[in-house]
Amino acid sequence: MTAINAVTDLTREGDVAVITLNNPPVNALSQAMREGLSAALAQADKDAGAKAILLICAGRTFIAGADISEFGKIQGGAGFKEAQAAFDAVGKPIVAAIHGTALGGGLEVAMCCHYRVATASAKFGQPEVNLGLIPGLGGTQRLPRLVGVPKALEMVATGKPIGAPEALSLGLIDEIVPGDLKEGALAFIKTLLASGKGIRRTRDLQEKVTGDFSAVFAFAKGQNMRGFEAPLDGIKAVEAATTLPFDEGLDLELKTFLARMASAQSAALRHLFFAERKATKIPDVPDDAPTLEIRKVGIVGAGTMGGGIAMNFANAGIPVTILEMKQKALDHGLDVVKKNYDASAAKGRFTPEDAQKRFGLLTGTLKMEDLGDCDLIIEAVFERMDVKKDVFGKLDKIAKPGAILASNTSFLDIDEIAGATSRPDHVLGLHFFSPANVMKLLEVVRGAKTSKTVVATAMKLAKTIGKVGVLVGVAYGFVGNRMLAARSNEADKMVMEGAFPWDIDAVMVKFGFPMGGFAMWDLAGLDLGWVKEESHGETLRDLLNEAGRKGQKTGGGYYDYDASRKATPSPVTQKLLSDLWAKKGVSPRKIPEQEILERQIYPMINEGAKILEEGKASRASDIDIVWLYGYGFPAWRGGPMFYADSIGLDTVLAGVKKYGLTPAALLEKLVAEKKKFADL
Ligand code: 3H9
Repeated sequence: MTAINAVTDLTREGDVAVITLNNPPVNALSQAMREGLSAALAQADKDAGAKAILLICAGRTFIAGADISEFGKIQGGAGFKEAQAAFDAVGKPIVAAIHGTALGGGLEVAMCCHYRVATASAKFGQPEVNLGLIPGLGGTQRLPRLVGVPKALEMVATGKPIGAPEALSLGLIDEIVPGDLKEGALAFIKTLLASGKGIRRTRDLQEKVTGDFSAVFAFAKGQNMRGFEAPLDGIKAVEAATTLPFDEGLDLELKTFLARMASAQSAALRHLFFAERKATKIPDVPDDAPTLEIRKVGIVGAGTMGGGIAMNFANAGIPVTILEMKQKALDHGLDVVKKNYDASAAKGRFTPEDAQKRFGLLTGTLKMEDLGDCDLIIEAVFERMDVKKDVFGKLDKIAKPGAILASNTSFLDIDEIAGATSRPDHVLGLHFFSPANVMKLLEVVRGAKTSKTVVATAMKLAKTIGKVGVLVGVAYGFVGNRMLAARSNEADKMVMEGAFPWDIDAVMVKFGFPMGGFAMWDLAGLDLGWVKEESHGETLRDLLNEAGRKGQKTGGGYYDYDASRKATPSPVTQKLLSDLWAKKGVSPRKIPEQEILERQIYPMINEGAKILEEGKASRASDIDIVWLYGYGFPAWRGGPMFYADSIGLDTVLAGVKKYGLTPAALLEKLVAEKKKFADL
């Protein structure tokens, strides 16, 4: 065996030269890998005893892409063209053997090979778009030559991977190897050599990129990219595969890739990639901390939230018992869940049998004692402290020793709730976001006494049920809702200065949010947390609630809604607000878009800084993840704290002061020290 470099080995097995790449954890295609690979190819080519070359990876996966941590550091695409040229210079068949994921640069390397075999579970994709990039190692030119233009466009523009059976049917791979990958690949090579087929460079395959694709490209370009720049650039590069000679297509691709790598959007999306992974790491809880087994879950409350939460566990194969007070409410809750599953099955997300199996994991009960054997019980009842404390006191008595008790409260003090039990070390908040079976965020709220084992268990559990868990501290509204409240307060102030709710929402949508704050209220219900007895008709929300306009569920709130739930500015709201202005002596002024934007984003950032200052989030990037997955903050802006860094904290501080908010001490400190949130 020859070690070409630290990550590349070259061996010979019979008449096959075997190149093995080994760069744990995911064999990212670093500069060292590109260099090692090029050198190994040249050496194997010279080896007269080798009739073919096998490229295979050690560890858990084939190459999962370029090494993202190198981006922004490497200049000018160093080694990208050379790596491809190294493949083209080889005069004997090269076969890639793929397991795990061949993503981005990984799939591109595989496509530089002449043939590809894979395990049945392997996945293939060009996910660069998720990082604000396009493929840079020939993906946009080789993929359409193998799978055809429409599929290549889809893969490059959406980043969604495909499985081995589909890859085989499209011609991306040549064989699925049922048993040992290396043995299967060597057998494939034996047959290949015997057939005399020899070299088959992807660059020479022309059949799938000829014809008139103008309608396909026009359609692809017309898709709504929601502010993301990379998909269109990817589409244009795939188009070049059909109009330019191969090498010119490669040049265009590399030029675009490098421009995208230098773009603000890519920097933001790369930040989020690492932020999401960092969020799983808790400063004082080691990665290998012991965790508790969660084999059965209990849920208190079969309302919208309880039902949605239950679905997460059933989807992960964990049985759930749902408790309600009245049979009617229980039946209704379970019926909603059943309908959700049936709707998903109808959309083809899973088979009807699978839907039935998942629903079958849910059991309803009216007796709290039935939750006695659960490892975790999540309370999702009415948002009032006295109610929560009562429930927790009772749960504590029936739950088995060692069971975790969690509250899905959005705002309330977990420590106070934990105080109602004899096991505060086993109490925490698990704050799901509505709709709970869809939204990816889970705020894991650590109480003063929550044990490290319980924290580690919750973080692991988040992953098991497909959520992104972010650890937060006890504070009114935790991280997400606390910042949202700061934004909503300012929005309400602007409404009382002359802005209509839809004026403010429009600015948020233009910024990149899927919907504005007022539309969000309509979705959640304007009566959420609104107390009739305390309403004095002093705010627009009071007036709307008093008029029975409680949001989408009543057909109208801030907006009017048609049967398909399409929102339009409401003349009723307009009238209520105009009357309120008159009553309060307000001379409404038109607030400029820029002012609306600043008064919506700066309060959030300022509140985020206070949260950091108080240690209620471990790092600024955790806050970005909360806003990405909980509230639809535009990913290509990197989250509120990254965005703040990108526009300059001095600008934010000046804005905070200008609009009369109290600046966070941390914000002032960072500005004085000329630092960013990223430096913390
Ligand atoms: C590209 O290829 C451009 C090319 O076209 C042109 C140039 C050649 N780089 O996610 P996990 C780390 S763009 C560096 O927890 P999983 C990750 O940070 C790239 N590091 O595991 C983590 O580190 P840590 C296109 C990477 O099993 C550890 O590996 N490719 C990279 O849940 C484990 O990761 C992509 O976009 C990387 N490329 O999921 C694929 N990938 O332990 C990106 C991972 O210190 N990667 N790490 O926190 C993924 O989608 C998932 O990581 C994968 C594994 C599915 C592979």
